[in-house]
Amino acid sequence: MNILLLRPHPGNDRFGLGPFFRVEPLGLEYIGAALRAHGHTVSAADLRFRPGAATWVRRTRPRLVGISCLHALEYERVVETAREVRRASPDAFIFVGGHAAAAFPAPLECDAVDAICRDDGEEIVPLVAAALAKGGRLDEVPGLRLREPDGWRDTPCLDRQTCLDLVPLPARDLVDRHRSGYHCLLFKPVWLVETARGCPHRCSFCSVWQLYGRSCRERSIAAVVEDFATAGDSIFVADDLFWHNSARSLELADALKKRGVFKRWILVQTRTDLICRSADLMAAWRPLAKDFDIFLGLEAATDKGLAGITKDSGVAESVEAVRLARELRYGINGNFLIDPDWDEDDFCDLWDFVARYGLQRAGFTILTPLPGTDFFREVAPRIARQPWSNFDMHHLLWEPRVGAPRFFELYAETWRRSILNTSGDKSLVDWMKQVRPSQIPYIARVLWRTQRMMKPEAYLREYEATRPRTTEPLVDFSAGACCRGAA
Ligand code: B12
Repeated sequence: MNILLLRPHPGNDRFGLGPFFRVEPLGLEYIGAALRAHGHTVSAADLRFRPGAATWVRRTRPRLVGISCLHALEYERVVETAREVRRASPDAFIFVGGHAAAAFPAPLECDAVDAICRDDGEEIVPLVAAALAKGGRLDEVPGLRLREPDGWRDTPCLDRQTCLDLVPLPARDLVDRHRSGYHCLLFKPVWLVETARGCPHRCSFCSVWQLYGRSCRERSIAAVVEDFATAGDSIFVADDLFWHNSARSLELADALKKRGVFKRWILVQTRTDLICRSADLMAAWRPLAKDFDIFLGLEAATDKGLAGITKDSGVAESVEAVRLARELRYGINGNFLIDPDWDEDDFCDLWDFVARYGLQRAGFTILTPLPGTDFFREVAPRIARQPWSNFDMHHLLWEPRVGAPRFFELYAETWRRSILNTSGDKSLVDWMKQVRPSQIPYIARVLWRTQRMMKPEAYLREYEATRPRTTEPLVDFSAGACCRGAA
């Protein structure tokens, strides 16, 4: 069967660090590999590059079109993409999947979509293809939310979580033509690699553990080593919580060294408390790359703030993790959450913390109830209907305690304290010195766009343009459930 997999353009990324990160659609590459193993002919298109969906549909004449929806902020764009596909090919079966689709499918339930995947795709997409090929019944395929004549309904869940070794390596060739367009921070091109999936912790703002029921799955050491060895020089590790299983992580570091893997740059995401108890592990991994960055969810500058989001670790761990990582020559990037309910003192506490511990490489996002979390279920009935693209963690979804104009002054001031402020500690010239001459236009463009985040009037204009025009609530909770996690 001809199958087309699409990664839509996420739409509005005028705010946030979107411009600094554009990575390959790894989930689609794994699904592509699974489909090929079943004998299908697969094409994949990353719609952040030309041409658009309709051209791809005409070119590949697919019977099945899979569209990925990773982030809640993409719901509208995914639906638009599905409509474009429907117009170009009225008979194709249109199937949407990915984190946001599985965690909260309701916004995708429309005529342009035939089914939504409520779980990982490696097993389910080949089952859908097989059912379509045989003219069989889709209601016997597990893990779906299916559009039927009388409405949307769920098929039974998969009886177990998909083993990550089912598909050992992604079909990277599907999008390799865009490789030079994939980048992170100063590194270009970049490869996205997954060694494990899931997280056992329970931070209230995160939808990952809730979708996967706090489980953690790992790929085999052999598969990960092969993937690292055959990927390029700059690696973004997609794992939700790197170094979680210390014995396996040590084994992996040893196996990579034995294979002679050494990269220009690696970025991983992990927790502060894990770093505090993993000095040996960190020392074992550090020689694997010239530059090795860690993305830390720092989240708050006070224990009270961390407790409020169920971080289950304290500020002492944040400080110690940063110290330890720096001692081992890791670069520290991080993120803090800004609560719309903050007053001026809360902003001052954060600024002091950032200055005291030299955390100017951190980013700052607005605490956002992401669909798929209990936090969302709790507050969504009180949030007015507005574009899903506002769920990018840089928009206010409701009126903040200090009022929107003052909030944005304080928020922009917070960003001004980061290294992204080219009028601050790190000038445009300092940035340029860090990159090859050929990268100067790219980095200049990205930094130019990012300066918007230091301008309160830019946020206010955006707020006025996108804020709710109605008091109608955002969602109807009678629709949409997910297979795992909170269930
Ligand atoms: C890599 C990543 C990014 C990359 C972009 C990825 C891309 N390709 O474009 C970057 C760094 C840019 C990014 C940015 C952001 N991200 Co992000 N990101 C991730 C991360 C860590 C990994 C995704 C991944 O590649 N996993 C590995 C692959 C193999 O798995 P997968 O994509 O899940 O694919 C599988 C299934 O989902 C499914 N599937 C996927 N596609 C399809 C399609 C079909 C048809 C089917 C059937 C199935 C299917 O099958 C695949 C194989 O099993 C996830 C965490 C997560 N666990 O999902 C967060 C995550 C998706 N991001 C999140 C968030 C919040 C953001 C930001 C808003 C953060 C911020 N601070 O600004 C921004 C938004 C940027 C923007 N404006 O677009 C949240 C989304 C929550 C939500 N409900 O919306 C997540 C879940 C993280 C979290 N802890 O909460 N992100």
